[in-house]
Amino acid sequence: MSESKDSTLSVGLVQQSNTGNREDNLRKSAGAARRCREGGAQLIVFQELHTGLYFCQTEDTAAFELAEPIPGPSTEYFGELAQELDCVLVLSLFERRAPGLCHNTAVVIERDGSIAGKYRKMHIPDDPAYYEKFYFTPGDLGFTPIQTSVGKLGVLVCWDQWYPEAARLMALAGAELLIYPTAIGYETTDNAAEKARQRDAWIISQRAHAVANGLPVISVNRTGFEPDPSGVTGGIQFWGSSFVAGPQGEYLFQAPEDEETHAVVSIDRQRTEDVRRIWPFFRDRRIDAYGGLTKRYLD
Ligand code: PUT
Repeated sequence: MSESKDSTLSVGLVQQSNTGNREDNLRKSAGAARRCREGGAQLIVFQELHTGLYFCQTEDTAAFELAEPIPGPSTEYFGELAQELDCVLVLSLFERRAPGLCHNTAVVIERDGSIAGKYRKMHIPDDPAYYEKFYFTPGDLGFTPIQTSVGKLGVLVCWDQWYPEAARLMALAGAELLIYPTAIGYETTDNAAEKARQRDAWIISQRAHAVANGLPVISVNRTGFEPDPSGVTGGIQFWGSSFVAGPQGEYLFQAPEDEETHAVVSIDRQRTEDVRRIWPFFRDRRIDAYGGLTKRYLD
């Protein structure tokens, strides 16, 4: 997978709370990334839309001002950081592609600061306080892993995490890791049982992708409270809980819900091969009987 024969990959996760001050957010991300690198990280993953607030809580035409071209200011900033750290970075940005055409785009930056590849979020939510369809055109790059010096990365974004099809297609295309930058949390009206149920479902769904595809999953979520600027809802308490799961869904790392944190987690890449030999789910796929998956409904 990598240039080295060592099967270990050290992955850094940066879980942070954001403000509307882009410079502060960038400084905070860079500081945590530097600490991850000091801890040996070869690959560092940031949360969804990590340069700012989660602006999709409301439909506001002014928020399109936050969109940026790729390459653009953020890829330049993080490109320099990647070079300084000699480390691969996974970014999540609000991409301005053309007037009236924006995407929610993950960008992988190579160690030399160049752009290794992009993934444009394919599944776009539109549930209360997550009005992403207003801002983002669904991706047009398919489920294509991005080749880097630390391996072939299956980068997906947030809402994609509920779709086993996306995880499977990435895995079939040779992704060695699944990576989900994410922004998800509780609504203030949720009671304790609802909160626990939703967060558990979010974790279960992604750990299941690890199990079904026999590969590690890295999920990085934001933390902290962000008010709804429209005042319609009580805002979102992002639930953090970033984690890394191994190829049998086993936890390798779990972050707290309500604290900013960074961590370096060691992944044994050889386990993917080992696990797929004893749990050969790819061998037993019945592709002759899966045609219905590409139909909207089955009668
Ligand atoms: N980032 C989108 C999350 C949607 C949660 N309902």
